[in-house]
Amino acid sequence: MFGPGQHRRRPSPIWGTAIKVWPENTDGWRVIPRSPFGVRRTTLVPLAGGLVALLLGGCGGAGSGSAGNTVVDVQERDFRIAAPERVAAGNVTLRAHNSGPDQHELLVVRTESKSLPIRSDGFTVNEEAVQHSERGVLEPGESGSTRDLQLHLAPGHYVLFCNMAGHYLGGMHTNLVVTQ
Ligand SMILES: [Cu+2]
Repeated sequence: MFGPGQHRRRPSPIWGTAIKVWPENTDGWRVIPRSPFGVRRTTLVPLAGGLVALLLGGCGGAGSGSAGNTVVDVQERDFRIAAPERVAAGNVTLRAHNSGPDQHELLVVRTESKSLPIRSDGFTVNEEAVQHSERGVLEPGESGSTRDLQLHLAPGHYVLFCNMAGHYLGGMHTNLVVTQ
């Protein structure tokens, strides 16, 4: 009836708007016309490929994101970090919520030691000394913010900490064991 790429414009005394038809043999969107009540009913219809992706992406329970990714909630506040003690190796999203009242950052270091070296200032972890084993950083985030840090973690022992002046020593660190 209509060739590929063609639109049909059909004035109607009731609907008074156009019907736009995407070629049916390609991925695309079908636009349904304005209703008789003047409310635009624009229905987006993902065709086969998109629909399958939506279905696959929609499964998974609490604690898991899309296939192969584990979401871990990390709660930060003055001066504490609460997070699960264990997570399975692989793609991990650390979802950091800052309950404030200060800004907090989040650093992830892989180390067998439970304590990290302190700088000569006496207030902060010596990041240069642990740089080679650092796996990720979220810069200081505002109170009330939620931010994601995406990592690929191998099995081992990790320390999550905040390195704003005095925060590590104040208690903002926790251990995370990544299992096979
Ligand atoms: Cu902090």
